[in-house]
Amino acid sequence: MPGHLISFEGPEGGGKSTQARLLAEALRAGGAEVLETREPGGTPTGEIIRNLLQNDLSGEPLCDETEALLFCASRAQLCRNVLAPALARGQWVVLDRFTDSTIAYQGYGRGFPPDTLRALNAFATGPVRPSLTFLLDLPVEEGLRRALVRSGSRDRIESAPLDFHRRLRDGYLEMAAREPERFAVLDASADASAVAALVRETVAARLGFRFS
Ligand code: Z5A
Repeated sequence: MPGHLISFEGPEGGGKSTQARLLAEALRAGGAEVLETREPGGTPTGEIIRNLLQNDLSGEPLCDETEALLFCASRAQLCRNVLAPALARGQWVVLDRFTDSTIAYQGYGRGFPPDTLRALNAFATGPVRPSLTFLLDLPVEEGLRRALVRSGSRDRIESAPLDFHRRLRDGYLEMAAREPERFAVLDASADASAVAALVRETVAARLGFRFS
């Protein structure tokens, strides 16, 4: 596909939304057509699924299998209706979480076999793949603290035990070590503007974009 998909990943509070927004602004300032979106969500159906996933809406606890399938359902809707057409038009897509979140949270976190989750991801995404993935890494306690300061309360997944969050952080680091050509691991405990500068340098070096 002629466009580029850049995803931001990592444990809670790493600054994914902040960095995705800053990168999208910088790409636009450099003349790129940019689509900025997020998972779960990014489509009307996906936003309903997001609400279902984050706030026990039905009053019935979601089983872990349902949770995994709902993340992939939101992804399928986003890939087919939004990402694939944007990439085919040659746009830059900046995405706050994608397939690696499923391997980290539902795989390393909940304990589902990674191969099952990879097959679900492939079913959901079709040919859509990230050109570059930023892993914004930071200690779990610091990330949860930041997320709590931002929202004032913890949602369903943020409330999972600390050990769950530690496993998924380790999982992300393992995934990044396995695919160094796609991942760039950044220390997210640094100041947001310093992280943003590293993001721009990496996009320039790996994808050849000239920032103004
Ligand atoms: N999930 C899953 O389980 N499986 C999947 O397949 C997918 C997702 C796709 C989505 O929640 C949840 O779904 C998520 C994973 C799971 N788990 N939870 N909970 P979300 O979209 O609502 O939230 P999130 O993706 O987890 O975002 P976040 O971690 O809460 O935040 P963030 O985007 O990384 O950070 P931020 O909002 O940019 O910043 C957080 C606060 O820190 C904010 O006050 C900033 O001003 C501050 N901040 C940002 N950068 C810095 C720096 N550098 N220094 C100091 N302070 C900073």
